[in-house]
Amino acid sequence: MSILVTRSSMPTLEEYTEEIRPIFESHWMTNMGPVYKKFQSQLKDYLQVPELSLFVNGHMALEMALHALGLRESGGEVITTPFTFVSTTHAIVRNELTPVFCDIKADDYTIDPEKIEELITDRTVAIVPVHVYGNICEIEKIQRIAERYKLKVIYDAAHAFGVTYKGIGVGNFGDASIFSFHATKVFNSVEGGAVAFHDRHYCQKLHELKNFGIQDQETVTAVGGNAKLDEFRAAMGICNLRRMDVCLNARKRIAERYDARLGNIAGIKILSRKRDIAPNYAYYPVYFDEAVFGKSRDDIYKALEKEDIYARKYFYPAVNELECYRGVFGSDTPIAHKVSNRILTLPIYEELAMEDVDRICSIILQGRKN
Ligand code: T4K
Repeated sequence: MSILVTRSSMPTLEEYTEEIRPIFESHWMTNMGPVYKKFQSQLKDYLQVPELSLFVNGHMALEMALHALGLRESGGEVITTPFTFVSTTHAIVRNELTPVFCDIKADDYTIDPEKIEELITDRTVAIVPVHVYGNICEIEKIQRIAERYKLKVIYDAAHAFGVTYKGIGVGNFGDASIFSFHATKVFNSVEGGAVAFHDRHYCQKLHELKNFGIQDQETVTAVGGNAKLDEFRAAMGICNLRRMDVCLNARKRIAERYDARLGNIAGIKILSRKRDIAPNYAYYPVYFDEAVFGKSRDDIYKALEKEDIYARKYFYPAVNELECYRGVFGSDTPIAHKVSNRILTLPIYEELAMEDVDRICSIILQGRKN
């Protein structure tokens, strides 16, 4: 059987059937019903955040979070990272804002706070950093810059479900954070997402935006869209939330095995785990320095593919090098470019067998220089 970069965690069919039974009894399938409310409340506790609004996916959560903060009307500039999934930039551009790409740090691939200030102009309205691979951005430094220049900060925490920083749920930082519960994520509700935030006023605005701007049956106050999470997905989320400990433990064991096999090899860089961060093992990125290791990222990608193993080049090309953005917005981000050309995310998921992890490592290490 092929080994793919991930494989969705799922409950048993019986468990899911039990969870959706009330939907079949009530015929209430969407529009913020009882299962949605139960899921929302459980997630709020799990993520340790003051407020949470659920969405049909992480992308719409980000797009509408930017809108709800009033940024769309500004038509301003938003400083962000090019080393991310394209959704981050699309959400900015679809709000008629201009992305300004800031380079990343070479150690954890998050936005480099030392390079943010030089990109600020009188049109800058916000910063959208990404906790890429679940690595937490330099929150304190970013916050200080935001306060100095009166900018909003919206974290793309799509990869950081359940991660804590200094014991605090990652959704507590900035003006808002968005999560993704896509099937490929460490936690899923099939498709799904959320915005976490502090300000209660923001609740109503997000609610309106995801539900056509409807206040009540006769009042529509905003030009909203439709980005509601339905009851069946909420039920899947409730089932998967019960399994989070099992899922995280399995991923942790796999990550530790990769660490042991790949951690001390010249020319290979794995993620260094920071003391203040409780990780979620969402991705296992490996950086290949061809000059030292003797093989490039693309060589390894192909060698694995030959054995029916499909690692992924998350995130290649960098967003500012994608066809729809190349040459449109500035792209002086050499570190993002370099990392994007050298990084490979290895398979990691709950059911991945340890023998397969060993086989993946052996294929990687075959024929290296040292
Ligand atoms: N911000 C960031 C930083 C993000 O990474 C993402 C999404 C978002 C925002 C937006 O959040 P969402 O709107 O998606 O909630 C995937 C995902 O579609 C996407 O959610 C994710 N990031 C991105 C990094 O990866 P693809 O095109 O690589 O997925 P795909 O279909 O190739 O699947 C990858 C592997 O996952 C498959 O080889 C097997 C496994 N898989 C996939 C599906 C669809 C399953 O096991 N079950 C499944 O149902 O984009």
